Amino acid sequence: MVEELVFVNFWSSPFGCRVKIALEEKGIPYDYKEEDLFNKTSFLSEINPVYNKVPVLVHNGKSICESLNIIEYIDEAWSDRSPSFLPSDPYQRSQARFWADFIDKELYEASKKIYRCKGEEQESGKKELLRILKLVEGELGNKPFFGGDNLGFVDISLIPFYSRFYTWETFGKFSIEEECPNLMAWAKRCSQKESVAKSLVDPIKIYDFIFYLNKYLTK
Ligand SMILES: N[C@@H](CCC(=O)N[C@@H](CS)C(=O)NCC(=O)O)C(=O)O
Repeated sequence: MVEELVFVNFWSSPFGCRVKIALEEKGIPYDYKEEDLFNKTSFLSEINPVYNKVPVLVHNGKSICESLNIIEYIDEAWSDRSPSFLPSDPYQRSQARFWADFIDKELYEASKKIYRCKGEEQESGKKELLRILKLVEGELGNKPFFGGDNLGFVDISLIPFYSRFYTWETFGKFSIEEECPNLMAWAKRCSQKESVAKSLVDPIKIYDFIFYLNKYLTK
């Protein structure tokens, strides 16, 4: 049977970027479909009726939603292709899931406060974001990647946000390099990987986009 794989995304999505990295890491061929989030198609509500969000992966006509769930699906459906994103040891696997979930629940929300808010609220978002980044940096420890010697589930979950560091730093007036030097070294290490380099979105494009959204759309 000829495999049919369609990756539906919006260019700036850090969640979509995770899926692209996972597909590229395993060298899985796919078709790409850009969804305009400002003018959503009925196709999106067909393939993700619950959330109506991207990314969605459509594999032989069946859709898989939510980026972390998609990465696990890719890992399992193409388990014959290396690398494996999740460790085989159940405890290590639970830890990887824990940190990916932490990144999902905490990081994105705190970061939004930096560019959407001003004054005290922005300041508290900044403090919160740095607290989160330092916790994550502690988990990395002295390993080259969260996954050990190779890019793993947590690396793939976090690295798309590297494209947003410039936006956070510019709006929040702080330096991640100064605050979290090991995490910054990790991000640079990840971006040397071909799968990551070809998936990360240009930080300036992200900044311009968020600046535009703030100014015209999210009042
Ligand atoms: N938890 C979801 C988050 C997906 C998400 O928030 N996608 C955004 C783009 S970055 C979206 O589709 N937004 C459209 C909307 O909220 O209507 C995941 O991990 O896939």
